[in-house]
Amino acid sequence: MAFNYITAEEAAAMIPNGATVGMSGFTAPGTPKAIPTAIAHKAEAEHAEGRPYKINLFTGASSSDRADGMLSRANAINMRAPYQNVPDLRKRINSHDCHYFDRHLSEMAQEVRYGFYGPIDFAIIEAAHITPDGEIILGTGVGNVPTYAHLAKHIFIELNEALPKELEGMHDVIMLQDPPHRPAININSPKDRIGSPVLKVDPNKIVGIVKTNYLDGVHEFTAPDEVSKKIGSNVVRFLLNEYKKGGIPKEFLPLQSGVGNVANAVLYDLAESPEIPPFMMYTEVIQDAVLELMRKGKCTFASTCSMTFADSTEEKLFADLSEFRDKILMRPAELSNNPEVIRRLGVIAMNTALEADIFGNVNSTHVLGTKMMNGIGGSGDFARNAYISIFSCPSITKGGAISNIVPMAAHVDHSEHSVDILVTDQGIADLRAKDPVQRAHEIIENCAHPMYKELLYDYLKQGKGGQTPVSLDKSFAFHNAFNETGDMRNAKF
Ligand code: 0RQ
Repeated sequence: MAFNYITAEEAAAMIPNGATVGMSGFTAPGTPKAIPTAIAHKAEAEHAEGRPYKINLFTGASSSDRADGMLSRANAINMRAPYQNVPDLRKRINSHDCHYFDRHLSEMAQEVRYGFYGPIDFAIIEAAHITPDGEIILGTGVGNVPTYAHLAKHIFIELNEALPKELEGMHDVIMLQDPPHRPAININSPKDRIGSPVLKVDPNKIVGIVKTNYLDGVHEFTAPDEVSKKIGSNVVRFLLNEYKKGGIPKEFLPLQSGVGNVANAVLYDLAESPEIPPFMMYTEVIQDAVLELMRKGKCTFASTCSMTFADSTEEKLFADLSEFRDKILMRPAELSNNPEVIRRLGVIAMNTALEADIFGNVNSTHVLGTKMMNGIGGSGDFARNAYISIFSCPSITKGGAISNIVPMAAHVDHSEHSVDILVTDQGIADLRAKDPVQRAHEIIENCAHPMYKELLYDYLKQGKGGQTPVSLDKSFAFHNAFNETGDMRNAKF
């Protein structure tokens, strides 16, 4: 079939106010780059004429400044799911200009298929290549694109000439069957493939192809600071001890790690730990550090939803993919984050907290209980189903005005039941097989900053009995002290 090549502006002109758009990608990789920006410009023009214009935007995870950033500055997003991490969108969400539904990433596709979010009008798909009968080689991130492409009434393709066709074979594309007709997912090792290397779409739904030529725009990570390095080395110390005492099988287990400096620090430290054998990853995002680990033979395979590499790394990788083509597999989010598979493989999950309380509940999303930061992302998919679930955070933030260990988490994303190990720059708290009071002592002693230990013990002493001795009238004394005085150290018990 001969396709219609159009401009991004022509594509945006076809997307009306109120449309629901599903985009490919997971983090910046795989996210369309030209049409979202053109939609933002269209919204600005419409608003200048006094006309309403907003779209509902669904992705696989966060996107990029070209999408979420441009669209939120233009106030062009009505409803957004399942995850974001862009400062300008954060502002729109916290001021209710944008209705954000923060969802476990593994669940989004199935819920869209069941109609929980209404119909999908348009899918915008970034492609490295497309054949006349609609077979697409995807880019560096997959997300929920099989579902959006299947359900959308109309499809736009962004054919990105910066993406090499040699990406073919690095994807495992499938749309799972829905309950009650879903068979067991036949992944018994991160290497097992169950889908197709290409995404097949109905060519009759493709209304236009926009040519682009952009890398994904991911910035290079800064070198980890001292606190991140300490957290990283504590996580590795835990893994090493656990491995030596037989808590982790001798073959080791697949790792999941979140994004950011701590995740990078952990991976670099693992590379330097000769006692830890080569391992695989079953994760949602891989960063630059994973390529280093692969070069050293430390990471032998990674199943992921996206390759979130800095542009400079991406450029080198695209110049010669041969070293990594058989070591990385990119899958849709409902598979990369699938609870059934995570539990079967025994994934060790490593995620980040904003704050944790002394009983082991973790807040990953809401600053001081109210302001949305990013969202739960895939952390819940992995933490709840992990073989061992590790959460880490600094012991203090903002020069000590905030303790990341608090009497009670002001919002709970991961309850005490999904948190096995808590790590800060101060040390490691092993919460397994401990009752709430034992956990409180373990966390205060090993994870709280010395400047907050006494206050936390004071709080614990206030408890009025019961298995979990919370003191309801004092639970948020740290948060109240910060809101009233700018410093949690002013909490009184
Ligand atoms: O503020 O930006 O003003 O300096 O929050 O804090 O320590 O830089 O944390 O960037 O590693 O993000 C949990 C948000 C951590 C992230 C979270 C302030 C702090 C700073 C950021 P500034 P850090 P990170 C994989 C899995 C959920 C999703 C997930 C996240 C800013 O890891 O979104 O895990 N996780 N997905 O000063 C008030 C506190 C604070 C605080 C930190 N207790 N109170 N402010 N800050 N702690 C990825 C995907 O799912 C795709």
